[in-house]
Amino acid sequence: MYRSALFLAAVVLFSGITAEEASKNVTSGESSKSVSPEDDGKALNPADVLDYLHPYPVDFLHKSKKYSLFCDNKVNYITAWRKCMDINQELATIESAEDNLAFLAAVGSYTDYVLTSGTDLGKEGSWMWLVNQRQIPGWNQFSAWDNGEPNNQGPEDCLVGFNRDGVLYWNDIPCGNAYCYMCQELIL
Ligand SMILES: [Ca+2]
Ligand SMILES: [Ca+2]
Repeated sequence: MYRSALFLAAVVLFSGITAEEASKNVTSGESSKSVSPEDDGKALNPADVLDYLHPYPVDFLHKSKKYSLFCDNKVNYITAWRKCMDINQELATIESAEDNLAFLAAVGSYTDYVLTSGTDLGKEGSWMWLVNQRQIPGWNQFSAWDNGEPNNQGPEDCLVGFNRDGVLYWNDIPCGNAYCYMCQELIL
């Protein structure tokens, strides 16, 4: 008798956990569903549309990207953006774990900050890659912020990558500060 009651309690407990897990899954599934304007009455975010049109880290017509580190002259964010354009490249984006590793490889043994095109200059806390308008995190939810970052101390509206112990982390820094910068070339 005692054993069957224990068994029943175990079944109830188990099914209770299962139901809770199931309801969690349903909730997260609903929250991750893309929201159409009809759903909540809000205007569609253009960045969401771009994410839909270009769902991959390397733009649709390109097979890969090549990062190049520029450290001869340390410059601020806007100058870095222009300097990459001057050589028909663009200030870097890091849109996947693969990109993050490739960026780290291009950084090499350099450990100070390296500018990317990531910014929340347009709207505090709303991060995007300047060169393609895609959100951070984007289609695959990838980001590599260091612990406690972005913290907007300053304020800080520009995204740098840096090598710490062989891992590439991100930080937000003041856009007027001068750093090395990373350009990227999209390859057909
Ligand atoms: Ca900021
Ligand atoms: Ca910061």
